[in-house]
Amino acid sequence: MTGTQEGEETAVAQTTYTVTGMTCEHCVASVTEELHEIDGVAQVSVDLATGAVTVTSSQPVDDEQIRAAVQDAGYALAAS
Ligand SMILES: [Cu+2]
Repeated sequence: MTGTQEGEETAVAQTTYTVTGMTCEHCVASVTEELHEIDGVAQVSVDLATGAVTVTSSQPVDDEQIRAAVQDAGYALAAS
């Protein structure tokens, strides 16, 4: 699940965040689902082992929106 990027949609922004608290594929699915609900988010890629979440979007997405979505899913964004 690491490192593949096959975005066909127009991606203008790609940012990697670190999410803490994910322990299994269910957590990954929850976070992915919440992040996809943000306007403009085209692709979400999660590396469970490191907590790295890469968000590709067709428009810039505010960090606070990402933080809120991650919290809605029940996890936290690591301070970076
Ligand atoms: Cu889980």
